[in-house]
Amino acid sequence: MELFRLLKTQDPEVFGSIRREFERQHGTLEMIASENFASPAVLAAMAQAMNNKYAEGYPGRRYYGGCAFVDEVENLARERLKTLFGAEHANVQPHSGTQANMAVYYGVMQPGETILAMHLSHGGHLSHGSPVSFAGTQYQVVYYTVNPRTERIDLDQVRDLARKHRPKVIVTGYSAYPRTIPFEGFREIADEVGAYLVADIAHIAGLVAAGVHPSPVGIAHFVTGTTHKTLRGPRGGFILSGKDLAKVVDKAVFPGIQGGPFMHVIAAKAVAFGEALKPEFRAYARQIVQNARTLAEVLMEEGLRLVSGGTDNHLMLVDLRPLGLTGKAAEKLLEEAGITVNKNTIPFDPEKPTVTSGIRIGTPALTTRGMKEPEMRRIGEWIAAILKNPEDEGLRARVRKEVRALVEAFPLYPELRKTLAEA
Ligand code: DSN
Repeated sequence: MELFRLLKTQDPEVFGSIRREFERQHGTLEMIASENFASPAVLAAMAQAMNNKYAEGYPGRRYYGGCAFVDEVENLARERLKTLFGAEHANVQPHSGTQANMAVYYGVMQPGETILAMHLSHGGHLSHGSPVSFAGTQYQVVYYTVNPRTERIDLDQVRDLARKHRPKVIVTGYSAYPRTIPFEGFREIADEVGAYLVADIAHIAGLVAAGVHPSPVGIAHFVTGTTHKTLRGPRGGFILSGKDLAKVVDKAVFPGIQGGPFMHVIAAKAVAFGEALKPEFRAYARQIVQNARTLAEVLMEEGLRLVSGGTDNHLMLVDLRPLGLTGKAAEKLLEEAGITVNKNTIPFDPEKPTVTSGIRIGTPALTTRGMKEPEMRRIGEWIAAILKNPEDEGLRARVRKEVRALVEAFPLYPELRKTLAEA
C-alpha cells in the first residue's frame, strides 16, 4: 500500500510505532474479550477522504453541502445494520458504546432520574452508572448484582429493586458476564414499573447478529452496541430501536450529545456490516462460542475456578483467589508468555479495580485468526500451568517460544505486514 510508504517518508516515528503494533498483534495471543481484528477492507475504508467531511445531520438532512457520497455510505450502513439485526431503526453515528448509552439516557431521562443497572464489579460498565462516569453524576443509580450462589442474574432481585425505586431506565447487557442474558424477563420487569429497557449488546453484538445469542431487538426499547468487538468492525457504536423511538434516538445523538459524525468510520462500519451479513460470519460466531466453551472446560479440568462455573458466550472470568494471585499479577505473568488478557473484578471482589481478583479471557480475536478447539486446548493448558506456577520463569519462557511458533501457523494481516516491511 502506497499509503504506508508515504507515512514512513513523512513521519518515520509514527510509522515505526504502527509497524511495531502490527507485529505485536501478530506475535502474541490476543485474548482480551472486547478486542478483535477488523478485516483489511475495514481498515482500508477508514484511511480515506471521508475523514475530511463534515456531515452534521442525517442523510438527506445535513447542515453542510457536499454530502452526496457520505450520504450513500451512511444509508448503506444503516440499511445493512437494520437487516443484520432485524431492526426497524438504526443510528450508526455514535462514536463509541459509551456515546450510544449516553444518547439513550439523554433522549429519555432528565438529570436526577433513576437508572437500574448491574454493578460494575459484577459485569456492568462505567457508562451504566458508575460514580466516576457521567452516568453516575447526572442520574441516580441503583445497582443489581449477580446472585452470590449462582453468580448469575437474579431477576427476582432486579424486580424487587425496580418496584422499590421505580427507575426510568433499566440497563441489561454487560462487559464481563459469561452467561446468556434473559432479555424477556427484563422487559416484563420494565413494563411492570413503566421503565425503558436498554440492552447494551456491545460485547455480544456479533453473537446476536449471527443468532448464537438471543436477540433483544423487539424486546428492549433501545439496543445499544459497539462495532469493534465480536462484530469485528471499526471502533464505534450504534443504536437500534423501533420506528416509534427513531426520532428520540436521532435527536439525542445529534444534536443532543455529538457533533459531526466520523464519516470514514461510518464507511468502515458499512463494510463490517456487509461482512457480518455473509454466511461465513455465522460460522465465525459459532466458533467463537465453541472455542470459549473448550477453553473453559480445559481451565476447569486443570482445577481453575470460573465465575458461574463456565460460559455460554465469548468470555470467561477466572477467580484467582484459590491460587493466591491477584488479577494484576496474573495479567503480567501471562503477558510475559505472550498471552494478553485483562485483570477484571469478579462478583463481590474484595480487591480494588486496579488490582482485582480475576482475569477476563475471550476468544473472538483468536477465532478470527482461524484457531479452533485444538489450539484452545493447548492455550488453556499453558494459561493454567502459568497461573499455577507463578514462580516458574523458565515455564513462561518456554510457553513464549511455543506461542511464537503457534502464531506463525495463524498469520495475522500477512499482506499488510509485508507491505509495511517493504515500505
Ligand atoms: N472497555 C470495554 C471492555 O473491555 O469490555 C468496554 O467498554
